[in-house]
Amino acid sequence: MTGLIILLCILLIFVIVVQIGKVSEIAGKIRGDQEIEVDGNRINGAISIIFMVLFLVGCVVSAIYYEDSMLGYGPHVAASEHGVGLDRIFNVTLFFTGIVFILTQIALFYFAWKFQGRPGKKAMFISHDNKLEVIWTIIPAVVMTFLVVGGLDAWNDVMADVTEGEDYMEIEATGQQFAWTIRYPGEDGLIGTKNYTLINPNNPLGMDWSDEKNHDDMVSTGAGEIMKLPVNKKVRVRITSRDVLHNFDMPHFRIKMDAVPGLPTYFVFTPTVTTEEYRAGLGATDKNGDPLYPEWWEPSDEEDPESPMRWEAFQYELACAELCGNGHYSMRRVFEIVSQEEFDVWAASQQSYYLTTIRNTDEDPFKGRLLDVEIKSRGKEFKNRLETALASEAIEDKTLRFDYVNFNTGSAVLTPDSRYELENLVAAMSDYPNMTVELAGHTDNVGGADGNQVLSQNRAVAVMNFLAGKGISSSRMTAVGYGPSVPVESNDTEEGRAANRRTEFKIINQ
Ligand SMILES: [Cu+2]
Repeated sequence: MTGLIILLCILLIFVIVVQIGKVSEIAGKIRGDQEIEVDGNRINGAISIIFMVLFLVGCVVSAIYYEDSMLGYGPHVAASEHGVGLDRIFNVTLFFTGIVFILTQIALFYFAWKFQGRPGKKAMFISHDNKLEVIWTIIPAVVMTFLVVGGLDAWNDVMADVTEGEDYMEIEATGQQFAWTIRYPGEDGLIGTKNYTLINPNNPLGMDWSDEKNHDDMVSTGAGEIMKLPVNKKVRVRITSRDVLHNFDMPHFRIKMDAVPGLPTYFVFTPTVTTEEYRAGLGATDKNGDPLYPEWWEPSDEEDPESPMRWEAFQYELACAELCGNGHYSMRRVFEIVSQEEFDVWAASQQSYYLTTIRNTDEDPFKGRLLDVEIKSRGKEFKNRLETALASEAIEDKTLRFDYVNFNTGSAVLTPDSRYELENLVAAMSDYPNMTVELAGHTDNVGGADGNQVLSQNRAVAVMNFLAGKGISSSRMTAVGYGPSVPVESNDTEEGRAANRRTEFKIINQ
């Protein structure tokens, strides 16, 4: 119904316009064409001046009105090192082009009014004027040189790559329809190699698992996952694409770079404002306590008046600034800029994609072999457990299980990989020279009680011999075989029996 009324209105307006045209045509015939033309020129000239005034006032008023919403103004300071320079060159350019814009608009409409057609007036033609040519060549040339040199300077600053030996961290962003996959290098600080031919559902980036640099890499595909970066640390983003052209856009940091299939691009930036600091800027108040930017003092969720204020809920975002398809909008990712300490804690809690998803599957070229990264992470885990045990007052916390010490079936011969965990204990015994331990062997209840007793004793002794071989004094340790007498689980299930077959050490003195 509304549509029909709008259509009728348009039709009516059209009819009216046609009728007015007809009326003025008839009036022209009555009064004479020339008089009509002079009248028309006068009206058009006046309209030009009115339009010019409204247009220029509109430009200025809207710029002032929306100032706080524009990047580089109000609360939207550049949150990166290079962003400050970029904003400066933008403002310098705006200043000069703004002057030219206003002057040319005034000249355009003023001339249209001033030199409107009047009876007896003729246009003057200037075929050539050296002075004029010189003036309007030199002025733009000087201004352009100034802008181009300043712009080039800013460009070189923005696009500078990292140099050898510089302290920076590298991450990778891969665009695809419709998500950004973010990869962090893990503890080694190096991003592993990848190859598109290796892409499969388990390996969305085509990472080459035979490259050990890939083993600790963290891969985040979930759009809801918040990524973190440390403040004041140079970050190099390696930007790639899996399918079509995307664009890596982080407006608050003044970053915008195409993600091109088959051609890695990069962007180097140093975040200088933490998320918390940026929020504080948006929620700033004047000395009377009134918000400087009231539009940020509204509930972040329109439906829920109790939700945090918009400034409190603010997040830096990564968008795709290329119209890459109909799900383009959903490529949004959130990045938080935090202190180095907070970042370290977060990074340590992230899991390696290889270890969680690929390790010991058929795709793993290292299946069945212990990796350096695992030895390291087990070492860290051992240290944490030991420190907890040492700090605890409770006697039951003083007993720790060796999770990775194993024996050949039915014998007291240590498997080769057992040495890594035992070496962790060797290191701990040197770190804590007063520590004495009891090494305890336990079995399940399968087989004869006597046999189990002897086996557990032999296994405890095997562990003790290993430690002694590494230079730990035998006065600091005892070896005890408990056989099946101290089960931790029921011996009725396979899992329970597996849990009961174990080697432990108990801290006697520390
Ligand atoms: Cu895209």
